[in-house]
This record gives sequence, C-alpha cells and structure tokens, in this order.
Amino acid sequence: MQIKNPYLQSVYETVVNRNPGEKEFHQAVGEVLESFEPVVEKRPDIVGAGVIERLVEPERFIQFRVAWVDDAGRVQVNRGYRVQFNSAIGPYKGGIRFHPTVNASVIKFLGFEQIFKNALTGLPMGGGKGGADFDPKGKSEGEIMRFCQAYMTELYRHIGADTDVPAGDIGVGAREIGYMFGQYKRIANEFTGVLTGKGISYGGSLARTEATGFGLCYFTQEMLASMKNDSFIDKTVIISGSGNVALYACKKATELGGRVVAMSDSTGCVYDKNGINFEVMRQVKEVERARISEYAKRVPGAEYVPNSRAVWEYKCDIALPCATQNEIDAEIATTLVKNGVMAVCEGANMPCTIEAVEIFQKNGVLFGPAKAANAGGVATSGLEMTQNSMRMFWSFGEVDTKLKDIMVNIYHTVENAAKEYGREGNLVAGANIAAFLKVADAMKWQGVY
Ligand code: NDP
Ligand code: 2IT
Repeated sequence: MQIKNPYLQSVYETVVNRNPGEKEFHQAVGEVLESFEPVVEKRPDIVGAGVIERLVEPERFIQFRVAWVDDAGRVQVNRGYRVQFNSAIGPYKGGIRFHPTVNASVIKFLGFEQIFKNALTGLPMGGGKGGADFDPKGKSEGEIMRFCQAYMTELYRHIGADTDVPAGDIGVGAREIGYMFGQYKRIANEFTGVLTGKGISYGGSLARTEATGFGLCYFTQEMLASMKNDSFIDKTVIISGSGNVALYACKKATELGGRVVAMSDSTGCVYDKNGINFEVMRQVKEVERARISEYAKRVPGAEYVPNSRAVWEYKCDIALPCATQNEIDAEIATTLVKNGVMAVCEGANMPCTIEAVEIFQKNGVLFGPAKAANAGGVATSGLEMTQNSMRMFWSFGEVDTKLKDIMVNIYHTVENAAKEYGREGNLVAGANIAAFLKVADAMKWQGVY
C-alpha cells in the first residue's frame, strides 16, 4: 500500500516492519492512515504530539497458553490472546473470537478497528480485542465449558470492570460468556460487570443479542434516507453469515420493509425468493447450531448451494456482509455493481477488501464502513456496563431506543466529518477522522505514554 503523504507512509512502513507478515493488521492500519491526510494538514498539534505513531502500537499485547482436557481425556493446547490497544477514552473494550484462523494479525486488526468504533459510539470505551485459535465446531458442551474456563483462568488477571471488559465475537455468544463470567467470578470472588453479553438473569442487557444486527439496519436506514431519500421498503437484501449479527440484521431489515433473499454460513448459502423466514433460520443456526442447508430442507422453495461465496451472485439492492474479514473482494464487488447494488453496509469487521471498497465508491454505491455501521453491538455493551454500574435494569424498548439514537448520531457525525475535511460522501474517511480526533485529543491532553 502506498500513502501519498510521506509522514503517514513512514508510520505505515514502521507498522509493516514491526509486525512482519501480519497482513490483516497492515490492511486495517493502511486504510485508516490513508484517510488522515487532511487531518495532518489541519492539525499540526496532533502530529507534534506523536499521537499517530503511538496509536498504531498497542499499549499491551498478551499471548498465552490455554491447556484443557477433551472428552477422551487427552490434553489439548490452544493459543490465547488479548490486545489492550488504547485506553485514552475509557477502559479497553472489545470482543473475544474463538476460530481456528485467529492469530496475532487478526487480533491486532480487530483491536485497532475497535478503538475508532468505540469512540464513534460516544460512550467512554477504549479499544481491545481477544481470542483463541480454538475451533468450537464439533466440540461437546463439556469441552466448550472447559475451554472457556481455561481461557479465563489466565485472562482474569488482565481484565476488570474498570480495566478491560471483553464480550463476544465469532464463536463466542451468551453460552461462552456465561462460562467465562462464572470462572472470573470464582477466581476473583467478585460479581462485577467484567464481561458484556451476559445472560439476562445475571447482569446482561436486554437487546444486546439483537444490537449489532439491529444497529446495522438503523445505520443503513439513516444512510439511505440522508443520501438518497430512500429506505428498506421493497428493497432486495442479501446478508452473508447466519450468526449473531446476520440473524438480527435479517430480522430488522425485514421489519423495516426489505426482503432478505439469501444468507450463508461457512459451508454454503441459501436462496429463498419469498424472503428468509427469520424464525426458521434462528432455530437452525442459533438454537440447533446446525448447518444452513437445514433451512432449505425445512422451507419449501428455498435452494441450497454448497458454496459460501455464491451468496453474492444473486441480484440485490442492499448488501450486508456479516460473516468475516475480506469476504468481499474485487471480483465479488464487481458482480454486485453489475447486479445493480445501491448500498453496502458492513456488519462484519473489515469484510470488504480495500479494492472492493474502491469499486463501490467509484461506482456511486453508498458504502457504510464497519467501524460506524456495526458499532451498535459495542454501544449496547456500553449500555450494559452502565446498567451494571448503576445496579439497574432497563426494558427492551429503553435500550432499543438508545441504540437507535446512537446509530443515527454516528451516521451524522461521520457524514459531517467527511464534509468538514473535504471528503464529502466518503463515510470511510468520515468515520476514521471523527473517531481519530476524539481519541487523539484525549491522548494529547494525557501526556506522552
Ligand atoms: P457468529 O459466530 O455468531 O457467526 C459468524 C457467521 O459467519 C457464521 O454464520 C459463520 O458460519 C460465518 N463465518 C465465520 N467465519 C467464516 C469464514 N471464514 N468463512 C465463511 N463464513 C464464516 O459471529 P458474529 O455474528 O458475532 O460475528 C460476525 C462478524 O460480525 C464478525 O466479523 C464479527 O467480528 C463482527 N461483529 C460482531 C459483533 C457482535 O456483537 N457479535 C459486533 C460487531 C461486529 P458457520 O456457522 O458455518 O461457522
Ligand atoms: O466487533 C465488535 O464490536 C464486537 N465483537 C462487540 C464488542 C463488544 O464489546 O461488545
């Protein structure tokens, strides 16, 4: 990647040299630095305080062994991580991912993105992320529990309700959070809001399960209204993935008047021209943890294709990638544009490659970047932290109303920052700049650290 501004290019090269081979991390940093060009010109005070060089280096990076015993009595060893990237505006905050592809690069890219996303929510949360290269697929309930306990046995010493507050991500949902919370509580002898995404009976927030998918649709709705005077009504929607984010995006997009015709998982995709039946999909993927092919067996008229990428071959007006990083490359972006897509909003973190984003922007496709569009999950985690601190419990409607306000506010903050810094309509630049200015000011005023 080549950034025009020589100072920003030199920061980028330092990151590449210091973190060799970590291509996802390089990608996330490169995209962000690129959009700082107008800030560097306007804010010499930030450059002078060395904020950018400090921002790209994690405050702390923890790697540890996670050893556990499987059902056959064999010892298994995984690698666990937590990156505590930036605490300028609040305690480190961000999810935990359990997936075989997790490595230092993935954790750093996610932690880096989280700094900006959390700043955009307007809530006091710094950036962090964690995970392990553990594959939950095919594991028994007992194995999942023992792995979560083993992971927390090391992690507990690094986190705390005012220090670092993890949550879920790929492979980590309410079940895993429950096992980790239980282990933290036993070791620390403390019942605190140290994790979010907890069960409702022990400090979780209503609407946290729905929050990322719902928030994504609230953001998309505001973008359509503001930029095109349009809405979800009568739009054809495609959503990749069928996990937590994808499922609740499907539910809300449908409620807002859209027709979700295709979804996927890591083994394939389904097409249902009548519109995906949310309850059947939820039963298959969330309750039974089965393969998405089950959906096609249960819903007459639905087709299954054993290829995840094929989900993007159908025609749609709105595309919501909600599975994983770099799932939309230049080839898929070109297909989407050819099929007449009008808006793409990222539910997953960095699901579009840099080339794909360029293709959308050059072709006038509205593009909502992840750090703005999927911030509803962590924002509602912030609301869970507030409720835990107050020892209070809000209704679903109260949380959902706050979530909607936050997403609308993020959209306008991002749109305005893009305009103010000469990148009108470019929400990638707007999100990076608006978030950066908040974090950069906090870093500058707290002195060099
Ligand atoms: P889940 O584990 O609930 O679901 C992930 C979904 O994506 C599953 O359908 C999974 O398929 C599919 N998937 C995962 N990896 C791959 C892959 N390599 N190739 C193809 N499909 C894949 O995770 P979430 O829904 O929580 O997370 C999805 C995305 O959203 C991630 O990028 C995450 O970082 C991001 N995100 C999540 C938030 C949250 O609150 N949970 C908040 C903000 C962003 P299968 O079922 O076959 O495993
Ligand atoms: O990527 C994300 O924002 C998340 N996985 C949610 C993080 C959180 O702390 O709720």
